Amino acid sequence: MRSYTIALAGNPNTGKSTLFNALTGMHQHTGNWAGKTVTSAEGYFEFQQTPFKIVDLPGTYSLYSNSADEEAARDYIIFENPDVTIVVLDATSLERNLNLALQVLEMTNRAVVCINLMDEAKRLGIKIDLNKMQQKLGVPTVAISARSKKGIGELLQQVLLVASGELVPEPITITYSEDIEQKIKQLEPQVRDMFGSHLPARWIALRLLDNDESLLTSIKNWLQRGQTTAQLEGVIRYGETACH
Ligand SMILES: Nc1nc2c(ncn2[C@@H]2O[C@H](COP(=O)(O)OP(=O)(O)OP(=O)(O)O)[C@@H](O)[C@H]2O)c(=O)[nH]1
Ligand SMILES: [Mg+2]
Repeated sequence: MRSYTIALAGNPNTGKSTLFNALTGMHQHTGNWAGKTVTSAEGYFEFQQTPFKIVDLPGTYSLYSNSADEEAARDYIIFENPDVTIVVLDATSLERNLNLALQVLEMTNRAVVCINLMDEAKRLGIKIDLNKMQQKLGVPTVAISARSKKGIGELLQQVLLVASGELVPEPITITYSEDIEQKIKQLEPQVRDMFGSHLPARWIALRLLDNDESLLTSIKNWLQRGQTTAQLEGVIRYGETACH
C-alpha cells in the first residue's frame, strides 16, 4: 500500500510537537521554549487506512542559512522531498508566522497551512478569515487546536488530498523587483536544465542570487549522494552479471 511522508515546519513554539504527539501517540518534548525541538523526530500513524510517516522539524523563523536548525529544516524540505509539508502557524501571531509560510510555499506546492492555537486566538478575540487566507495563499488552510485535538481530522483530510495528488495546490508566487525578476528569468531555466523537477528551480535561482553558500554545499552533498547510489547500482549490476 502507498504510504506518505509529511513534514511539520513552522516557527518555534507554534505547537508542532504537540500536533506530532497527538498524531503519533508519541511523547516528543513540548513546552514554552524549554520544550524546543532540536533534532527532527520521526513517527508513524494511519489515516483512512493510509500509512503516514511524519517528521517534526525544528522550529525556525526562516529557511535561509542562519543556523543549523534552518539548514536542517530547509534541507529536509528540498532534498527529502516530503509528500506534504504542513506549515504550523500560531493563530495569535499570524503576521510574523506568515513569513515562514511564504518561504515554504516558494519551495513546494505540496503544502497545507495549519493555523494552530485557535483556542487561544478565540480567548483573545482574534478572528481569522480562513477562506480569504486559503484563497490568497493558494493552498489548503485549516484551523486547529492541537492541545485539545480539535480540527485534526479536517487537517488530515486535506493532507491526504495533497499527498495523493487529488488536489494540486497552486501557491501564491511572490513577485520581486524588476531587476531581480529579470535575473531569475535568466537563471531559472539553467537551474531547471540541471535538476529537472527534482529541485524547485525558481527558489534555487533566488537563493543563488542571494549567494547562499550553505545551500550550494548542501546541493553538492546531495549530488554526491546521488552519484554514490548510481555507483552502487553499477556495482550491484556488475555483481549480478559476474555471477551468471
Ligand atoms: N492553548 C494552546 N496551547 C497549545 C496548543 N498547541 C500547543 N500549545 C502549547 O504551545 C507550547 C509550544 O508547543 P510545542 O508543541 O512544544 O511547540 P513546537 O512548535 O514544537 O516548538 P519548537 O520545538 O520550539 O519549534 C506548549 O506549551 C504547548 O502546550 C493549542 O492548540 N492551544
Ligand atoms: Mg517542538
